[in-house]
Amino acid sequence: MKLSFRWYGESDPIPLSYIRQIPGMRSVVSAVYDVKPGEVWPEESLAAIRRQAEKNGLVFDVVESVPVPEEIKLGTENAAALTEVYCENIRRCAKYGVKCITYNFMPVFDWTRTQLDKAAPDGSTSLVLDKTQLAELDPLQEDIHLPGWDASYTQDEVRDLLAAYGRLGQAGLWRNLEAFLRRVIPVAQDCGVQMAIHPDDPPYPIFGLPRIVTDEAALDRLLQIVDSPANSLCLCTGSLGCADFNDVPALVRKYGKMGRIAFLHLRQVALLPDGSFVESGHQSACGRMDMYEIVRALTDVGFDGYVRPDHGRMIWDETGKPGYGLFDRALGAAYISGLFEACEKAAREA
Ligand SMILES: [Mn+2]
Repeated sequence: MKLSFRWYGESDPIPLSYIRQIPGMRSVVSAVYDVKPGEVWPEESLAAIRRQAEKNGLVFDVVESVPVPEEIKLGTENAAALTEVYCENIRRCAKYGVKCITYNFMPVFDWTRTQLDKAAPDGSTSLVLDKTQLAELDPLQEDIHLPGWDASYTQDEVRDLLAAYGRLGQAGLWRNLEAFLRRVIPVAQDCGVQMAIHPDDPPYPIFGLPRIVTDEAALDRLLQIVDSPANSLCLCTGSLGCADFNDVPALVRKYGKMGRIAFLHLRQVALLPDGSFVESGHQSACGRMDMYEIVRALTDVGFDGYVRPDHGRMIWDETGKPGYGLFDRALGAAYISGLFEACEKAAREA
């Protein structure tokens, strides 16, 4: 297991000099953030991230993410040309030492939450998705601004995109993902990069937008489109685990055994009876997922990919990017390292 930590570059309030002090920390997960989706990343920007990581005793070998432009997901006439740009970005990342690139195929919005600072009884705050709050929102009828949504879209643009994806539907989105993978995966394979798709978060349709990377059947289908380790998963336990139809430890065991997990986001969620969920502390006791079973499944197959703690709570009065504070993610990293140490030792002694 290669322990990693997400870093948002120079604007991240958490410096690499802090990240390196987390015990066992190895890799920086970052990206070029000042270039729009669909444009080529300057080599100098990649070189700068690598330089900064190395200066701090860390390795820059995971990119999260190279965003997939909406036009590729929608399959417009520009999709093929934009896919060539995407391939060029893979080659450039590889040139600067990147071994794993995470991306997702979610229409319009990445993760969806209704509140970013929901207070728990212990005074910590975290991200939540409240089904009642969500049901009251209708982006076709009103101006809504959910936290975390891309503010670069106007409300009219959002409505147009929702309509376009409504016409495309799940079958169309699968078709476009398939075309994307068939072009991109051979390029990644040639330059020694594993593409790691992040599941949809949450793994069900929101506002009528199709969502396709959601469950075991979908993951099976996806991996078969191009049957190569270069076409792998970024298995996010929190994204898959916020729906009760996903048995996350079983999924980790299955895809770990197949050698198709390149990267894991390890975090916990607590599910509420109505399907709402709260992002909680990493430990098994804090939510629905047995983290020990997840790590056992990985060590049983000798997993050697990348792992990072995912969204943490805000604790100890820390302020900053919701989900991406230092303290709770560092606790998560230490907990994950402890589980791996125990499971690896037990496996050696068995
Ligand atoms: Mn994730």
